[in-house]
Amino acid sequence: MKILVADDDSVSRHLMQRTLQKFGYEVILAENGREAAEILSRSDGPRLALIDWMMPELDGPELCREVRGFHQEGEYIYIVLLTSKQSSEDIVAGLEAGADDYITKPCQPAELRARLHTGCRILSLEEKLVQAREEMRYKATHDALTSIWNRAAILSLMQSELERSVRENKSTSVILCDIDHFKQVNDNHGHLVGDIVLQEVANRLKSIVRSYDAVGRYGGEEFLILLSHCDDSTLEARAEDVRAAIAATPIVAGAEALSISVSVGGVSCPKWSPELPMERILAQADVALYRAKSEGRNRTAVADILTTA
Ligand code: GH3
Ligand code: MG
Ligand code: MG
Repeated sequence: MKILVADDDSVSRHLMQRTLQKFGYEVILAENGREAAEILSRSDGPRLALIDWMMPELDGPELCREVRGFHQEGEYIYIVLLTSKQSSEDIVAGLEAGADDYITKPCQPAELRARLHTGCRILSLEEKLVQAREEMRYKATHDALTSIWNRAAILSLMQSELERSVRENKSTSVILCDIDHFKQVNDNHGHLVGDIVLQEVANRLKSIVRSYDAVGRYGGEEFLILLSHCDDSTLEARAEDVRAAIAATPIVAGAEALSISVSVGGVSCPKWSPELPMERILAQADVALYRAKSEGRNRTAVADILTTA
């Protein structure tokens, strides 16, 4: 575990370094509050800090306030203030500035060790909480079978993308893509094979789009693709890329190699405004998709440009 020791007094700094190294910490030293703040602001900086109260530039409480300010979103930093101040008001002021604990000088090694252990315990609890929150966030926004965006997430991304396209004065295009005769895949090969096909189609779609495009599972075997900064002059080619990515090579599921195809419907919105609800855009893409289906499947259709003007 890394620990920052900030102390302007070189003798105490190095004594503390030796003690903490004996405890097994990897010690990083700072000579003043400003240097300490800079080290703690690094993304790979230490998350445990032992800070002297009295320091030039930024003192301990000022440093605490600064760290709490810039670290509201990032990983938590556990701060122990090192102080010769014993008065209750001083201690309250230090804790209110954002310190988690304090220890009075001269400190007993056993007490120091125990208090830092407490800090490590809190940090490890916090790490588990953050991890659990991230897992929940992932599950709430991703489809469990294919790991692409789920319906709610891709629709919310679509709204944000449209709003961004207005600010940037760019077009956004939307593609709906539906697997052809997918029911037969299930009927003839079983649901598990059907699931493998869905996963592989999702993987291929993800790999065909650019990093700033988004792919989501819109329904059972239907996918929604958002193409940012894509106007109607390139939409047709992009839709064709999507179609070809699926039809080009069979999908291998267990012992079988299945020829799978998708039908693709696209629409582009060059000048989106809030008067054009997402539902209308999706309905228009759906009309195009329906046309691709009725014209024989494994093909693409692009709807007329959608504007409110
Ligand atoms: P079309 O070419 O007209 O799109 O025909 P289709 O058979 O693909 O369309 P239909 O809507 O009749 O059937 C879709 C099938 O997709 C029915 C449903 O059981 C299956 N399906 C939906 N979600 C899943 C899933 O998560 N796993 C599997 N294996 N099948 C699914
Ligand atoms: Mg289908
Ligand atoms: Mg369908």
